[in-house]
Amino acid sequence: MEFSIPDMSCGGCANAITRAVTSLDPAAKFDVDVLAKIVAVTSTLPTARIIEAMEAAGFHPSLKG
Ligand SMILES: [Cu+2]
Repeated sequence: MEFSIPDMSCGGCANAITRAVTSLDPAAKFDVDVLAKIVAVTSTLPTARIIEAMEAAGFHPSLKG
């Protein structure tokens, strides 16, 4: 699933986001595009849990497509 995260502005943000999701699913995989502000996540977690984790880390993701 792919998330648009407008407030992800640098690699530090990207790390915070991936760490937040990894804490819930250590097997999660990420494809991060900081310039496009998109994070693709491969995980068995429900979408809502992933969004919650990102929001708890201080970001505001929206599901793409
Ligand atoms: Cu940043």
